[in-house]
Amino acid sequence: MDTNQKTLIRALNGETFSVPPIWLMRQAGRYLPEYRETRKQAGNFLELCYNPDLAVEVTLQPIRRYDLDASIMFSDILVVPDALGQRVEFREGEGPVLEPIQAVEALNVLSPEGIIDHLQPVFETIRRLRRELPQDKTLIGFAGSPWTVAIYMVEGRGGTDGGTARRWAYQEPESFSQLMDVLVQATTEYLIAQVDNGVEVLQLFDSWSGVLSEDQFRKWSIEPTRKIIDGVRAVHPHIPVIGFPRGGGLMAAEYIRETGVSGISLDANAPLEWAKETLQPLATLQGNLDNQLLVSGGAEMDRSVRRILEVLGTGPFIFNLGHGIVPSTPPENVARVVELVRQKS
Ligand code: 1CP
Repeated sequence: MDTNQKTLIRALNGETFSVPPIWLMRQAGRYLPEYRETRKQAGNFLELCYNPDLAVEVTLQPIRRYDLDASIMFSDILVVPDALGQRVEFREGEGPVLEPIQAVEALNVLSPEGIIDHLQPVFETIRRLRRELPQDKTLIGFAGSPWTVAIYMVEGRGGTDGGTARRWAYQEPESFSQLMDVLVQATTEYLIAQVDNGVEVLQLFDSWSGVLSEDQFRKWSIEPTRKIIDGVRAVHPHIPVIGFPRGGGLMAAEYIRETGVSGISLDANAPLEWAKETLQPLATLQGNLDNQLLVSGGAEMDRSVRRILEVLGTGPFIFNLGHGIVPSTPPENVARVVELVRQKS
C-alpha cells in the first residue's frame, strides 16, 4: 500500500476518521511474555536494540496480537548518547545508567558519518521491518528530543527532576548550548537516515520537557525540536512528525506553531475540551489514555476510552496513551482498548 493512503498518515495530514487509527507507546515491551522470552536471549538491553533479528521480532510481537495501525521500530532514545561515545548501560530493575557528563568535551564525539555507522543495526532493523510488516501498517521511527536525552546524559540515570541539567543550563547557557547543538546535529542525521531506510512517520519524545520553566521550555524544548524538524524536512519535505512534549501543558500551542510538528501527543493530564478547541485546529492530536487505567482496566477504562473518542474523535486524531505501557499491564486490557477503538463492541 502506498504510504499516503495509510490511515495514520492521512490522519497526520489532517483527515478525520469515524474509526481513528491506533498505536500505543511502548507497545513492545515487558508486559508481553513473548517479549520477556526474546529479551532473555539478547543478553543486555542495548544488544537487543542492536540485534536486527531480535529487534524485528519484538517490534512485530504486538502486531501479531492486536489490530494496531502502526509499528514503532524497537530501539531506545539512549542509543544516541551511546553513539556519541558516552557509556550507557541498562541494569536489571534499575533502568538506564550512564557515566554523567559535565561538559561536552567529555564526549568523544564521532563525525556524523561515525554516528550513522554506529547505528547501522537500527537501519538494518528498519529495512527488514519494511519487508516483514503487513503492508497496511505504518512504520514509525523515533528519537528523544535533545532536552530529554541531555537529562539522562547529565544526571546519569532516570527518575530525577533534571535538577543538574537545569542548573547547568542556567549557570552556563553557552556550554549547555554546545551539548544541545551536538544532540541536534546527531539527532537530525539519525532521523534522516531512519527515513532513508524506510520509516514513514517520526516521533520525537520530549518526556521531561515538563520540568522546564516558560523561557527555558522555548530555549531547550521548542528551539532544538524546530531545528531538527527543519533539518529533516530539508531532505524529506513531507515526512510527518509527531511531537511529545510531555508535561508541556499550556506551552503546547506555541510548541506546535514554532516546531512545525504535524501531530502532538498529549499526556493524560491534558484537558480534552481544551485540547479539542485550542490544539486540534493547529495539529492532529494523539493520546491520551492514562497508562495506569490500562493496568486497572474494567468499566472505568471503557468509560475513559469512550470519552476520549467522543471529544477528540471529531477531528484529526490518533488513539494512544498519555505515556508508555507499563510492565504490569495485563495484555487482555490492551486487546479490550483496541476493540473499543475499532468500535467492535
Ligand atoms: O529490560 C528492558 O526490557 C528495558 C525496558 C525498555 C524498553 C522496552 C527500555 C529501557 N526501553 C525500551 C524500548 C523503548 N524505549 C521504545 C520502543 C518500544 C515501543 O515503543 O514499543 C521506545 C519508543 C523507548 C523510548 C524511551 N526510552 C523514552 C521516551 C518515551 C517515554 O517512555 O518517556 C525514554 C525516556 C527512554 C529511556 C528508558 N529506556 C528504558 C527505560 C526503563 C527508560 C526510562 C527510564 C526512566 O524512568 O527515566
